[in-house]
Amino acid sequence: MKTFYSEEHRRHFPQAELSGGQFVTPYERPSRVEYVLARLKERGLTDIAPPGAPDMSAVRALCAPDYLDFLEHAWAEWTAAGNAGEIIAASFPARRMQTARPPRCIDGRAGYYALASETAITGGTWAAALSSAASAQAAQAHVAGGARVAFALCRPPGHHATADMYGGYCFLNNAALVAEAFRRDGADRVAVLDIDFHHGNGTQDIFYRRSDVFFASLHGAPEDAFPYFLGFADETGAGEGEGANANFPMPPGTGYDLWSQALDAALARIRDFGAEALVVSLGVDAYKDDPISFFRLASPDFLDAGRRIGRLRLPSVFCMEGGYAIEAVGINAVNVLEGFEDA
Ligand code: OKP
Ligand code: ZN
Repeated sequence: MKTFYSEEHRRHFPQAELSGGQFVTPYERPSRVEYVLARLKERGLTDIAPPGAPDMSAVRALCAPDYLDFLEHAWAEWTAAGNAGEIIAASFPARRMQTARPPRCIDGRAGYYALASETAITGGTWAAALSSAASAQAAQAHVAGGARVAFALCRPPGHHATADMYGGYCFLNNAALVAEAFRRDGADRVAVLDIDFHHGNGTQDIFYRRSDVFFASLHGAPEDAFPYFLGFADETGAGEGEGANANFPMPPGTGYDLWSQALDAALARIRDFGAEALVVSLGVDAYKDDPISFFRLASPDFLDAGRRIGRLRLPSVFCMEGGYAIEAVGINAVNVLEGFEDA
């Protein structure tokens, strides 16, 4: 299995994450990918290449133009406005406020385009987000070119990002870019399977009204877990997309018994849907020792999950998402990949 990875991710390394009323070192930090790289090498998966430049036309096709303009210029505007720290949104268009009028000033715009305040933007964030998208695009191109599978070692992650919002450590939705690229390259039906602990609200939102891309997500129930406001089981798609969205929210303490049943149910839905290509949002924060999550998967469970996914026998792209028990992130992510290849 080939891995696509860009060192540009290092340009996104905020000092601050607002967590528990304090600023902490962000959970989503550059060293996460170092552990994945180390594990890939340890397991002999040494075919690792940098992606080319991002396909900007595909990024522009996915996202709102004003949102991309914000991401590209936010840092320059923020510093020009005399701000000394990182960009952290603090004011949001909440219930009964207007969402059709992006403010002019940068702190207002940050809140307008953010879905949460834990995610800071810095001078290198845009470049890093683009490099992450480029890895996803390169992995898809590799599979479209005939490989059965590829791994996009994306950082920052993407599944919380919508076409016009960032947050949950995400800026550009890498998995959605891959799904759209599979469609463009001729797959009539594509499935996105999101096994990150957190609900992939961004991916769901992007495809919610579409019948050509099926989205399934296994995650901590929104009553108890970020992103709190989406990911309920009764979200089944809308309009043309009715029936093409499947959420599997699960309670605190969920272990592999329940989780693997949900996985099998999601895989059955993907099979029934008739997907011709698969995108996996590969977060490994369902791990028992993850510091911000509440499932109880053990490392061998990820190997088994990879095997089950592999039995779909679909051309597949894995996009790295979350996982914050840093030293286990490599083992768990690569276990999924090795299970997949085993199947
Ligand atoms: C991103 B991904 C920690 C709260 C964390 C944001 C979580 C983002 C997860 N005190 N809230 O899906 O792994
Ligand atoms: Zn997550």
